[in-house]
Amino acid sequence: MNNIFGLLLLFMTLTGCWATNCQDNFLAFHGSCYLFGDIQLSFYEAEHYCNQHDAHLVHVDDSLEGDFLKEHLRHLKPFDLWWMGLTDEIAEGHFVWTDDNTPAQYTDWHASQPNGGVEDCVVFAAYFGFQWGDLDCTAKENFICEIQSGEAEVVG
Ligand SMILES: [Ca+2]
Ligand SMILES: [Ca+2]
Repeated sequence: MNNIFGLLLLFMTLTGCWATNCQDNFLAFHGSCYLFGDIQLSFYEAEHYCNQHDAHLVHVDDSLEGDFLKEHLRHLKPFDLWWMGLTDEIAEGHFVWTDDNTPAQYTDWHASQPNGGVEDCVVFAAYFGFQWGDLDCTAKENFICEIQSGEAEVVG
């Protein structure tokens, strides 16, 4: 089932089924553009890096978007950690997105997470099958930027 989903995503990406016009190095999916940052930055450095590209750290809206990202990470870099734009640094246990300051509706935590303490920022973790885990915000990790639908130029 996962393989079929992956192939379908690959097909739709290659054929430009979602005709979003993205900048160079950004990948289009369902009206958003994604940059997979293959350098290691802290959470806030990564958010700043995304901001400089008119983006934010990725805001995962639903399982469709989450599954697309997980599938892509499995093929791209099966061993790493990737920041998303979710943090509870302001109020412990209250996770909000960096792009619009809204609390997380959809989540995909690994069963052992979040385990809190000084870990206030959220990653896709390869060792959790790319389910989510909280991590020390100062850790240097890869990251995913997103330009959301509406901000991106949609063709057709
Ligand atoms: Ca999104
Ligand atoms: Ca954790």
